[in-house]
Amino acid sequence: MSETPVAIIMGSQSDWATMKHAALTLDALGIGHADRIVSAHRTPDRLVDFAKSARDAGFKVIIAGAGGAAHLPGMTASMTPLPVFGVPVESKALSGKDSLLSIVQMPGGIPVGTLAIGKPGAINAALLAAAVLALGDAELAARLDAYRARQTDAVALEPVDEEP
Ligand code: RP5
Repeated sequence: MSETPVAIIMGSQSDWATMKHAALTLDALGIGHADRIVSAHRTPDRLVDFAKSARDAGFKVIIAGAGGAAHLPGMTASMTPLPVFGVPVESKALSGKDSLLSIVQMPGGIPVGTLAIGKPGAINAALLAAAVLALGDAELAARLDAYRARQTDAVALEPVDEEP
């Protein structure tokens, strides 16, 4: 497997607070990733260069996070055959509903796998990327199984009172 099979791209520096949770999840699974700011509307040439060269660069999966009028995942998917997972970043004006609808409503023909708004979506995008990569990597599959087992083991049977 390539040393950096996952590319995490985001439309703005302001998206990193969300998208770093994808990075941290990949780190926990020992999956290499490249993290880049690529804006569909502020750096369109960077987007074209990235998307058209992503497969030859060795990436296997792309995680794309953006907020508001979130063109980035769909535009990326239009220029690469790699699987693209879109993370709707929570926007100030519309709490990420705009991001979600922008990303999820792709016309038939160019798919973007759309995750939940915000941090949960970023984490799950990384876990989906891991699941895709694990199809061809038995060691990663074992690490992913162990990650899920740890998560299961961390759930107590009975609730306790928490500090208010
Ligand atoms: C989008 O606009 C970005 O993905 C970001 O979520 C949103 C706001 O960007 P900034 O104004 O914070 O740079 O392109």
